[in-house]
Amino acid sequence: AALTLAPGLVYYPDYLDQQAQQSLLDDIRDIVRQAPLFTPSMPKTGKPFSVRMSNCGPLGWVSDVQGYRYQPDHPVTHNPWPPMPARLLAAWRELSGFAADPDACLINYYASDARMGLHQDKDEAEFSAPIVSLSFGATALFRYGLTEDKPSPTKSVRLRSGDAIVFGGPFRLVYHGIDRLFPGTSTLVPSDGRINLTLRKVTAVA
Ligand code: MD5
Ligand code: FE
Repeated sequence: AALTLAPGLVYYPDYLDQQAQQSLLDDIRDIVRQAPLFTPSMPKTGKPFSVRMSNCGPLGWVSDVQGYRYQPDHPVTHNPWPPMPARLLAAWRELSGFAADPDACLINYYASDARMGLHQDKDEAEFSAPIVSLSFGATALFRYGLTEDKPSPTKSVRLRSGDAIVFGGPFRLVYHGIDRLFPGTSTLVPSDGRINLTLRKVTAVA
């Protein structure tokens, strides 16, 4: 069932059943074999993220001292990103309500102590497209702003393995982050880890 948490913020608890989660994770394992997780770093300071990342699809999100950007190749191997698996495209078509297919899927890997500070996703050219998020493994405390342009006030929701959440419309540019993971909540990703996939339409449609 879809729960509208706020205009533009739609939450689908248990969107993926166990078998669908396992199949998608198998797809992700294949992708990460070809495009290994890399450690992004903060623009200017070079401070490393605690989250490690990879991507699939024509474009991938990267970050280093030079800045945040999307690029067609892996920042370490310089190979093109692997193609987006068919079942990920199917999830986007079912959830996004957007006519064009995504051109990037960011894969975030959280070890049990990883987190992600409050930020906005502004590196895309097509803000009319939503961002679709799928969660696997340990439950995460997701925090989001209640107004588009300011990081506070915020609310939180626990994202569990198999949950989907869609950010669009007035929520597309909201501040958001992952405060912490809850250990012992899933065995799907080893060592109380978590994987989050975000499907994005990066280039402008018209
Ligand atoms: C995660 N990922 O769980 C988080 C949240 C990211 C990111 O924030 O940029 O990779 S997934 C939910 C999300 C993703 C993108 C945009 C918004 C929420 N949003 O606009 O609120 O790894
Ligand atoms: Fe984000």
